[in-house]
Amino acid sequence: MDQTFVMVKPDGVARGLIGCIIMRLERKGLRLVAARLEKLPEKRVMEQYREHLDKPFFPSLRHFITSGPCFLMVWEGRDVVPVVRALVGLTDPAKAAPGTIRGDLAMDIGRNVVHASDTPESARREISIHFPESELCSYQQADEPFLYE
Ligand code: IDP
Ligand code: MG
Repeated sequence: MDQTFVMVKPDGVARGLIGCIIMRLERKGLRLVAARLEKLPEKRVMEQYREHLDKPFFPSLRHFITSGPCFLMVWEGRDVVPVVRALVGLTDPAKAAPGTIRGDLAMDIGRNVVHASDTPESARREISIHFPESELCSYQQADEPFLYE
């Protein structure tokens, strides 16, 4: 099964949206294999967002991501990376479609509630930044025969 890294950002945690976001991913049929509530050290924020280090918004992004706890997760499922990106919606919540997490739950590109890996390669990289192998749980879901043909 494919894996992806998903993170409820400090705005989502402060607004009490962790449960709502987990519920949406669980209901889809995805499997949670790791989770941790944590205030991220700057070093791991720089690693996670390395492609954005030179962007004008990076200083405010770094400041915001380290301003409070994040809820870090690894989710598993078939084609989970594009599936979760579709559930999350476009980066700018004003443009994100209704029904998506950002479309339904956020207003501003700098407060868009959730991060999700954009490719399988970045998913592998981001998972390894935040989770040692030993924290990834392997288990069966009872509904698996009804999720996949
Ligand atoms: P993504 O989160 O949808 O993958 P990216 O382009 O990878 O979007 O940007 C990472 C994060 O940086 C966004 O989720 C958002 O919080 C922030 N960001 C991106 N572009 C802007 C911007 O133009 N202004 C402010 N923040 C931005
Ligand atoms: Mg991105």
